[in-house]
Amino acid sequence: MHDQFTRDGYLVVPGLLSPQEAQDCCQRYTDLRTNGTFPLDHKGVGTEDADPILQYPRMTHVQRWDGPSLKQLTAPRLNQYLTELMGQEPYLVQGMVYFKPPLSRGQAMHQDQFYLKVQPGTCMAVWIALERADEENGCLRVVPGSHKLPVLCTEEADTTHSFTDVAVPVPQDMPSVPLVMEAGDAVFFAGSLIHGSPPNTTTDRFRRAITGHYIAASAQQVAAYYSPALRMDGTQVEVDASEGGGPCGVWVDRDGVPVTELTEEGPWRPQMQGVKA
Ligand SMILES: O=C(O)CCC(=O)C(=O)O
Repeated sequence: MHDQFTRDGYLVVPGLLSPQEAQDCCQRYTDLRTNGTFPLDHKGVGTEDADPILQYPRMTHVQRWDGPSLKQLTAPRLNQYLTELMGQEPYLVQGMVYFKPPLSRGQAMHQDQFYLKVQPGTCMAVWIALERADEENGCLRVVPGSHKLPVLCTEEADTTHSFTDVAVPVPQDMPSVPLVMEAGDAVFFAGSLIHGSPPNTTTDRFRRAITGHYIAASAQQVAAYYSPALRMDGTQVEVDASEGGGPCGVWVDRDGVPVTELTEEGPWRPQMQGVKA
């Protein structure tokens, strides 16, 4: 499994949760969502009155206020994969629940490390499908091998398709692939892997998922929004806040091949930095 992760930057694990566990989890989050609001609910940007996300905003930092979410995101079966793939102890820094109701927008292609700014090293994510995710309801798409790129300078996203307003440019010769997943399937992916999801084009199917973002125990800094970090036993650990800015990668043509070069002048978008992934 390590070889595939090293080559592609992600690893799909079918059946990390049983279909019943995924269904129970999906129902529980849907009940929570329809019965209340929570700290750090996130509706995204460019949201108009008819946007379905208004009824079903993402829940962010669920690990801070929901015991079952904390338990889920620090469970031994996740810890085992994370420890193996990261090569060391993981710390949980964010848990999020996506509802992605019918006809709602997706999330433009991005790199999580743009937001988390882990130093040294990078972050790691797990994304768990709570129901079937396919191309019609806007499954995750990833660019295999892109985890080896630096954090790229961002450009403005098309907010008619994305609830976030930053996107990374992806050259044509680096196509993204859809990750079609069944309820309970999970994907672990590295912090610089380019990923995102298109809109949910169905009129009758949600695409619910829970994600966790982690840093390695050796990390010394993470963007302030992600503190406190939690060990996998739930105890808090202090990690310093990382600074914004810094160089980012731009695509240049070298003998007809797109390659990245670092620039200090990249169009970082400070209003979004360190806020959410
Ligand atoms: O679920 C999605 O559509 C996007 C998820 C994502 O980009 C993330 O968890 O970092």
